[in-house]
Amino acid sequence: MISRIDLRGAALPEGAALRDLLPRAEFDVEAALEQVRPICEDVRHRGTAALIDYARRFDGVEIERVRVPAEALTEALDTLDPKVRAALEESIRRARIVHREQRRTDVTTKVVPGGTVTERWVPVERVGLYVPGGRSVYPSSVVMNVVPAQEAGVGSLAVASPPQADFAGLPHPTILAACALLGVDEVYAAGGAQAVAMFAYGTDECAPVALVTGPGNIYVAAAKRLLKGRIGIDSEAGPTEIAVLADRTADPVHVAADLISQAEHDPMAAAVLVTDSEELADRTEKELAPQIEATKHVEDRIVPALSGRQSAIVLVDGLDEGLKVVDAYGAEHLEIQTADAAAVAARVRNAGAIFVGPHAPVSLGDYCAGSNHVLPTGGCACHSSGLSVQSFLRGIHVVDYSREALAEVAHHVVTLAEAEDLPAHGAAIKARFDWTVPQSK
Ligand code: HSO
Ligand code: ZN
Repeated sequence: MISRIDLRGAALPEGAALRDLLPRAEFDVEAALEQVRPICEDVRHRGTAALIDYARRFDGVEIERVRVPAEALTEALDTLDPKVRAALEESIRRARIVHREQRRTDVTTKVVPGGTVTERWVPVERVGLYVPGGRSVYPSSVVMNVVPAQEAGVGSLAVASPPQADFAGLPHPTILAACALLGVDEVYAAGGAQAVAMFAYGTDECAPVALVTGPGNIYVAAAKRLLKGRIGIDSEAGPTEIAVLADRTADPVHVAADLISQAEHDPMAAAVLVTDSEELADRTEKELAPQIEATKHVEDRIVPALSGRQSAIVLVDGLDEGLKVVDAYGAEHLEIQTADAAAVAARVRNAGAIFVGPHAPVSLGDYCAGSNHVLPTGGCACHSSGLSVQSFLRGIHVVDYSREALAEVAHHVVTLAEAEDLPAHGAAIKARFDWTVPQSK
C-alpha cells in the first residue's frame, strides 16, 4: 500500500540531493498556464458574459448573474444545521483569538536626531477570496481566509466559489452560510481561473481587487501565477501534505489515522512517515488497512494517495537524521510524535505548521486549533508562511528627516550616487544646500 525508503546505515546527503530522495506530488502549474491564458483574457474583455459562458461549460449550469443575492446568503444561514453552525462559530472564535494577536503596531525608529523611519502597517484595501467547490466544499477554508483578512482590517472583501448545478447555480449552501456567519455579503458564483480573472480585472458586477488568496485546483494556481503582479497572491496551493516524525513511543493507531486523514483530501495528497523505529513503521502500515476499510473516499482518494509515489514511510537511523529529512521535505503539516516532542519541534526549521505531541493531530488544526490551515505546500515552507494577518498588510516606510539630519549624511548620498553613475540623484541632495554639499564635521 505505502512504499518504503530506507535511508539507514549511511550518512544522509545534504540539501537538494536529500530532497531528491524524498517523495513529492507532481503539480505542474506551468503546463496549465497556456490553458488558462485565453480564459483570463476572455473574462478581461467580456466580463460577466464570459463568466456566464464558463459556468455553462465548466460547471454545467445556467446562471443569469454572478453576484449571489443577499437573500440566498440569509437563507443558507437560516437552514444551516445547528450543530455545524455551532462548530463553525467555535472555529471562528478560536481563529479570531489567534489572528487578533498577529496585528502589527507601527514602529518609529529614530535613526539620528531629526531623522526617523516609521514602518506603518496598512491593510490591503480590497481582497478576493477564492473558495473551491468541486471535490472539496470546505466552509472551514472560508473561515481561514476571512478571519485573518478581517483582523488585518481589510475594508472590502469578496468571496468567489463555483456555481453548483445542484443548488440552482449558487455556490454550495454551506459556503454561503459560512460567509453569512462571518459577515461577508459580497459573494460570487464563479470558479476556477475565470474567478481569479474576475477578481483581477473586475466586471460590471465585481470591482477589481488588489489581492487574491485561497486554495484551488491547478487552474486556479495557474491563473494566480499568470495574473500575479496585477494582483498580489498568497501561495499557489498544491495538493495537501502530512509528514509525521515519530519514534517508538508513538501510537501506530494515531499515526495511521493522521496519515489517512490528509490522504482523504485528494488522490495526489502526500502522507509521509519518517521514523527511526522499524517496529513503528511495521505496526503503522498494518493499521492502515483496517482503518481505510472503515472510512469513505477509499478508492478515489485514499488508496491512490497512499500508494502514489508522493507518499512513503522513510526509515532513518535516529531523530537527528529524521529532523534532517523533515527539514529537507518542508511539509505543509508536520506532526512530531516522539518523546519530548516540544524539544524536537523546536529544532524544526521548515514546515507550514507543526503539530506537537499525541494530542495535536492535523485535523485539529484544520478546524479548531485557532491556527490557520492555508499553508505552503510543495516544499514552499522553505521560503513562505501560511496565511495570517500579515498576508493582508503592507508595511509602508515613512521617512522623515530634518534639514540638519539630511545635511549630516548628504555627502555620503552624493558619493554613492556618483559611484553608481547617477549624478541626478546627487543633484537632488545638492539643490537643497545651494549646490554646496555639507561635509561632516
Ligand atoms: N488540510 C487542508 C485543509 C482542510 N482540511 C479543510 C479539512 N478541511 C489543507 O490544509
Ligand atoms: Zn484537512
